[in-house]
Amino acid sequence: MYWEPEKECMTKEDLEQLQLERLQSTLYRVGTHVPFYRKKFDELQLDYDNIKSLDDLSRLPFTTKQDLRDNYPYGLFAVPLREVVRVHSSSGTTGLATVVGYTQNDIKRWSNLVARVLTGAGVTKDDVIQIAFGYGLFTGGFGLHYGAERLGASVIPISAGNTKRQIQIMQDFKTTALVCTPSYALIIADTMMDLGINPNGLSLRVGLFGAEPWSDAMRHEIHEKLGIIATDNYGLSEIMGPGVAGECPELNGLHINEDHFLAEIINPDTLEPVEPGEIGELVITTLTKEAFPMIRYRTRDLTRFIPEPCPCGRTHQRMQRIMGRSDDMLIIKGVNVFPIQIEKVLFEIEGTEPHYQIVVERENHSDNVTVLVEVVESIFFDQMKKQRAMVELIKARLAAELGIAVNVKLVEERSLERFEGKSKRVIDKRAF
Ligand code: DLL
Repeated sequence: MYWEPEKECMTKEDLEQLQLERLQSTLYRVGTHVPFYRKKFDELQLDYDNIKSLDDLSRLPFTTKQDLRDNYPYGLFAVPLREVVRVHSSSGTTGLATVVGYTQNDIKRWSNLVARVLTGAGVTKDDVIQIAFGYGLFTGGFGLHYGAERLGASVIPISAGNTKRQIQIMQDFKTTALVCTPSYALIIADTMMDLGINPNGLSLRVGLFGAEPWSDAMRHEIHEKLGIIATDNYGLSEIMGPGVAGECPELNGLHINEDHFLAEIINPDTLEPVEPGEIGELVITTLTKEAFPMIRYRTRDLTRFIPEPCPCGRTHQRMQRIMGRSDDMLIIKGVNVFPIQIEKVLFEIEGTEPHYQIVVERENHSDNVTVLVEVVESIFFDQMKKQRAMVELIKARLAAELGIAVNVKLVEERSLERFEGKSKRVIDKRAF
């Protein structure tokens, strides 16, 4: 099931031709309308009229989050504000927020691409979609909302939070598709269990989850607890919001909407492209954005391209699910560790709840990591002996997965903070 088969299944040749034409017009747009890019091109003595092949992409400058901050709020817009019909902003958890804008055409294309992602996940106009992403400056709520309407589905714009009400609405309105962060899906599942509601009695059949990294083990847990197909979709506000990439029914990698986004994977240290199939940082150039075009935006998200063609028939490049952000990577005793590696292990151990937190402290010039793990009541209140055995088991499994030892502390069920939007797994107490 495709939304636009003529685009999603294009031959590589046609796609590359389209991408080149769109790249050229994007370069013209930013070169003439965005002083920041004009200056960068001048510094590099780059005549964008001479970009004649996609291979020339590597000659173009990168754009970073810092560049967006330096031009806060509207400095990188390529159209006058009067043509902007919407403004969103990223959460700004690490410093000043960044601001992005959309023209009328941008909103149309955005809705269309989100409709494409929804279709890839198996959602149709017959679905009743409950959007439990926050509506507001965050792109998740409005992005999915417009896409779902474009698809023709029935949209319930409930927004995030008030979990009991989410469940009530889900029951009463016969929701078939749930849209939220994967961590919030688990909170909904746990609350259902508390209320004694059997998810099998609901109409829910599919979930579209994104906006934060999540492991396959977590996907499995959501599937088990809610009895639904759990699909992954990816995007970021700087590039558009949701709708950049999404899974197809194969559930094996996310197709990047390559007719609108040119993706590269680079080594974040050398800034050179990695070998095909190797892990690195995803870099995206927008090809059709009017208000806020981005040239080689460094996402900080780590993934790899999946070189093999996808059995679903879509020709757009697949990327593996995001492992995490390079900013979230912990370096413990010289070893690189991602929170989702820890998550994967915890999900496999019986008696642990799917809620955890990673606390990093610096002691004697070395990072000290403690994983706080919620455990079911029966273990928490059990004899010390059983608790100790549990700690040892988790430590051993984590050591086997990560290759280094970390501390483990069991905490009472429901004692860790819950998040209705993006979850915060790492508490970094290191002083930099
Ligand atoms: O999270 C856009 C979005 C909304 C995507 C709803 C999907 C669904 P930002 O708030 O700007 O935008 O955060 C973007 O979130 O760079 C990734 O680090 C992370 N992220 C987004 N989707 C995924 C995903 C939205 N499927 C940042 N898997 C990105 C892993 C994701 N990480």
